[in-house]
Order: sequence, then structure tokens, then C-alpha cells
Amino acid sequence: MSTSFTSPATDADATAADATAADATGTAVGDDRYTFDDVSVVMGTYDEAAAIGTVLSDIDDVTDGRAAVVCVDGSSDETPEIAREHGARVIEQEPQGYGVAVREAVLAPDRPVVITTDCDDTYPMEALPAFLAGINDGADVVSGDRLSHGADAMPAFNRFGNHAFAAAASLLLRKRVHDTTTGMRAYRREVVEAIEWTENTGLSAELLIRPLMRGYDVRERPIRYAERLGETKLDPIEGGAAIAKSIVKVSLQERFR
Ligand SMILES: Nc1nc2c(ncn2[C@@H]2O[C@H](COP(=O)(O)OP(=O)(O)OP(=O)(O)O)[C@@H](O)[C@H]2O)c(=O)[nH]1
Ligand SMILES: [Mg+2]
Repeated sequence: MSTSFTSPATDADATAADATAADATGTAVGDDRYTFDDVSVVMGTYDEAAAIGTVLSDIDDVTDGRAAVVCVDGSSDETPEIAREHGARVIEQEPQGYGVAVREAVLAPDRPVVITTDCDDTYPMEALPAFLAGINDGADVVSGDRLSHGADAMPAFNRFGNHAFAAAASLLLRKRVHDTTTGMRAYRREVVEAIEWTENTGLSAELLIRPLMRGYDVRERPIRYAERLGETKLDPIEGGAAIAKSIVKVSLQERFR
């Protein structure tokens, strides 16, 4: 574990890191490096039939079918059937919000590297090798930063809110963070298992803040962000208020723990 917090690499840095740590399919360069055989890609899925086929095909293509996929599903549409057709493990759960699903998803796998994504085709699955490369480079958490690239595809209200969350969290943490609510991150499994998670809508911020405040090596890396397929599951005002509350609560808990 280290206490460094590395702020975004550029895309050029990202490409260089990918090239040195793993090849395009995540095949290890050295014996002690993880490959996609060591990776689970996990997500909450809630009525995502419009997107799930694309997301799971992209994961399959990029990882050469080697990453395990876990979907914690609360859908009433055909999402779970599509997931199973793609070889994903589907854990059924009543819909109770983002964090309830994603907490179960990050704790389900037994592989040493866990990568989260949303199931709405907003996140770049082609960046999976770069996330794995970050872990192989020594990071405990690699966090996708959508905002440094502008996040033009994000609704303006959400973009404004996400900048505000990052600014507030940076003040509370006394460390610059750029995107606290991203859905795409890689974690060493021991990190997610070492910490007790309490938040629901604010889980994404919690998954960044607690490891950072405990001295884990957390690195942000810029990623592209695309327009969502299908309907949003988040009410921007209610969800935004819940996230703001989680950021303050979790930051103060960690400061005084
Ligand atoms: N199982 C389950 N999954 C959920 C629940 N709520 C959200 N999700 C999933 O969690 C992910 C994040 O939800 P989104 O609706 O994309 O929320 P968001 O990314 O903040 O908002 P967008 O800008 O619309 O993408 C998606 O893959 C959802 O399907 C839930 O109650 N249960
Ligand atoms: Mg989303």
C-alpha cells in the first residue's frame, strides 16, 4: 500500500502504460502480473436491455472472453436473459438502488481484480487493458475520470453537479480529485473486502473516498464518456442530494476515524 495519489495521466501516458504492463488483450508481460483471467467485470443492471448486449460483447472482445462478468440484476425486462446468453453470472436482487446492487457486485467475485462499469454503454470498455495495467503498475484503485475530457455527452446538470462534487470532495479530503461519481473503476479485491460500505446512491463516491483516506494507492485516469443507451435510473435532484450527503458524511467519518 502507498499513500500516493496520482492525478490523471494523459492519453499518451495511458497508451505508454498499456504497452508496458499488458498487451492489448491484457496478457501479462511478467509472471507476477495479472491478466484478464484474474479479472471480474461487475455491474448493477436494471432494465438495461437496450445496452447490455453491446456492453457485454465489448467486454468479451476486449478481454478475449477471459474476464468473468457478474451482473447484479433487478430488471423486469429481458436484461438477465441477454446477460446469461453472453455467459455472465447473473445474481438476482430486488431493485433497491445503485449502491445496494453494486456493493453486492463488487463483493461477489473471487478473482483478485474487480472492475466496475455501468451497463448503459457510457463507459469505454476498450480502456479495460489500461485499468488492468494501472493495477499491475501498483495501484490499489484505478478510477475513471470522465470530467477531464469534458464529458460532453453528460447532461449539463449532471456535469455541473459532478464538478461541484469533485470540488467539495477535494476540499474535504485535502487532495485534488476530479471525478467522484464515476462508474468505471478497477480495484484490488482485497481493498473492497477490507472496508465496510454504507452508502447507496453515494456508493461510487464512497468507493473512492474511503480507500483514498486510508492511504491506498488510488489513481485517476481520464476516460471518454458516451451518451447513455436506454433510460436513466437516477433522479438528478434526489440522487444529487444523496451523493452530496454521502461525500460529506464519508469524508468526515474517514477524517476522524
Ligand atoms: N440491480 C440494480 N441496478 C441498478 C439499480 N439502479 C441503477 N442500477 C444500475 O446501475 C448503473 C448506474 O445507473 P444509471 O442509471 O446509469 O445512473 P447514472 O450513471 O448515474 O446516470 P446516467 O447518466 O443515466 O447514466 C446502471 O447499469 C443501472 O442499470 C438498482 O436499483 N438495481
Ligand atoms: Mg450510467
